[in-house]
Amino acid sequence: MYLILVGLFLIFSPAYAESIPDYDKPYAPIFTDKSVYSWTDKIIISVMAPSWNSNPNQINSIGHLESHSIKISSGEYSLKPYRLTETNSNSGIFSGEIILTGFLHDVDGDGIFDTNPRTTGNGPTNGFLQSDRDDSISISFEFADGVTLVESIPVSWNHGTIQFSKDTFVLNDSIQIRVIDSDLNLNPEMIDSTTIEVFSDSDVGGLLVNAMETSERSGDFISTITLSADSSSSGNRLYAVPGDAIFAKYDDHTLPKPFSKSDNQYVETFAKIDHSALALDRIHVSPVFLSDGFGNPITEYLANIQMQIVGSIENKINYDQEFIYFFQIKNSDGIVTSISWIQGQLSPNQILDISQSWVPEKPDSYILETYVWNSLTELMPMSPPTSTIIIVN
Ligand SMILES: [Ca+2]
Ligand SMILES: [Ca+2]
Ligand SMILES: [Ca+2]
Ligand SMILES: [Ca+2]
Repeated sequence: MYLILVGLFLIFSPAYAESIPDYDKPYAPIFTDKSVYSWTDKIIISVMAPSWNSNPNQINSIGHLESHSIKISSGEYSLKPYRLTETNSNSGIFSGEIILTGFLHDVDGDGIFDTNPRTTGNGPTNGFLQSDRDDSISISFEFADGVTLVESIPVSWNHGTIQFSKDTFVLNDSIQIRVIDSDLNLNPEMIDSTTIEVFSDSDVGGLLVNAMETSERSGDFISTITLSADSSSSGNRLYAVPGDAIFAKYDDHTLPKPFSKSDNQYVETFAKIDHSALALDRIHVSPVFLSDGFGNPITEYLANIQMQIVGSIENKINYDQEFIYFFQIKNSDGIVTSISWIQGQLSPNQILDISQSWVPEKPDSYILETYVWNSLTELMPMSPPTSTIIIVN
């Protein structure tokens, strides 16, 4: 029994010598968790090296020995030796991480540097490495005597993007604004923040709001604002009225080539603020009646005598509204004999009397139709049309 156990040990333990890979075949034992990094991200590294699992009952390490070291380097800086540790006692996979620290740079244009560049650490998770805007991080491992495996991954700055959560909002919506720029993930182990400018047609001064990173390494920043048509802009509340466009922009100070490192560029987006009331309910039209020149209602209508068509419209919402009140009169053959319109603006809840003169050419049975639209170009109905029969003797 004892001899058999010894025999098994002898078969399995020399793995160190037997599992050297075939270098003529594609072989990439060094892995990173992303294929490209931003300048201040974290790089999680794993190396498949079963031959370095020298004890199946113990967590082993690689890279810390001068003779078979791991070196992690950017263009100008490097960490060596850097130790990686086995993911469990018998995995043969060794892992660790480093944090890129970038270079001295002001990412928000306030004149103050926002980075803390440093190169220090010996693994497996305490490494910091300075990196440039367009850099390449190489990880090399002297895997066996005279045999070094290398993996390189690029580092670059990115164009940021900004967007509203919808194209159109109403006043009581909660509005999300999202900036995606992984260059602003300045600390991959903490939630970072950035500043967004928001403004509206009615308040071009607007607000500066804070956007928080959605997780430690996301580079994805969200701010939530509300709107008010009654109070001035303050905190995360923006003054805007229906019909406004609202805007959000941020200033990207981390632009990829061909921009220079000191360039900056605004990235901007917009959304529309619509009325919360249905369009058709925004203006109320009273039935029309006919009057004489003094405004007294008349009940008998005669050809060739001037009359006044009298109506009124009421703004049913709390905001100024443009309107066009359109009259159309058709004779009994369905032919339009008169068209006129009144164009204007209603202040909040205003009731406006409208009067238009009309001289019927001949006795007939006429139909008077009214329409209320927001504008002659858009022709969005603001009220249901009306139709009245007028018999002229
Ligand atoms: Ca082990
Ligand atoms: Ca700054
Ligand atoms: Ca972060
Ligand atoms: Ca950027």
